[in-house]
Amino acid sequence: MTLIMGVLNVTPDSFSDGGLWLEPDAAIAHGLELVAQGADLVDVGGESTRPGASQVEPAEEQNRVVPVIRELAARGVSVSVDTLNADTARAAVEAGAVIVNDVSGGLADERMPEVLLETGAQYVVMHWRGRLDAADSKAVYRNTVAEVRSELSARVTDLLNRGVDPAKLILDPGLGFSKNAHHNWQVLGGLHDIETLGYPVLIGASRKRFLGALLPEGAPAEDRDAPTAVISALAAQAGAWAVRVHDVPSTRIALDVVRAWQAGRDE
Ligand code: PMM
Repeated sequence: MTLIMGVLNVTPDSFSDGGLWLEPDAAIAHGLELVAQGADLVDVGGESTRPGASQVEPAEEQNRVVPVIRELAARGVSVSVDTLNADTARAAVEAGAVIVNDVSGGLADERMPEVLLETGAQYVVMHWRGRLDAADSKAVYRNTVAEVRSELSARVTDLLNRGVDPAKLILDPGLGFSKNAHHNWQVLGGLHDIETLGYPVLIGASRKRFLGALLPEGAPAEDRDAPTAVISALAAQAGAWAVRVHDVPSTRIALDVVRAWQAGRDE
């Protein structure tokens, strides 16, 4: 059954929850709340990836995430760390994280494979064409799904050449990263093609701008939780390994519906 990765951004500037969980105690409490609500994993990040967000020094990033990861892991939570930086990834795994979630798929820091080899952590390879700019200048495709698939495949080949264990890899098509709304829907519609690469697939649609386009203008970010939950259900139906979401309860019930539906079909 599809897993739920709950988002815990320990940042002042993430677009939908920036600043809410910057204090370690508040972040830890929210991480535990996500698990109580039904999250299987908690994804802890200390640097916002939104366009124009300031880049964080690795030392500051580690100050934000390591205490939170250490405490959550000590309490039995399966933690992933959302980072582009190999030093932060290493510190996070030493503190108990089991997955490194790298939105650059190893392109931002070429030392990432060493950390994976040293620590044996699982690794989320996301489709990435560089840091986001306001103009979305890299969001240009002739065949979106085929290009995302082949660029992910190239990342996998590079990682395997550097000795990374294929059993540790998870792929993510990177919704919203150098992709406009149209591209995002194409990727979702073509999810099966990404899955044919043979790796577990993670989907991060939660509260993203392309969902806002379905809602009345000016609707708050939380209003995107309903469309997010529907995507969680459809992604589960399409065989996704996990969905990365801010609001766990709405996705929990969506996935429970999928499970009940599938059980009814299989009877
Ligand atoms: N999206 C964001 C951050 N990290 N990680 C993965 N693997 N996939 C994503 O789609 C993804 C990610 C941006 O969203 P946020 O600012 O709400 O965390």
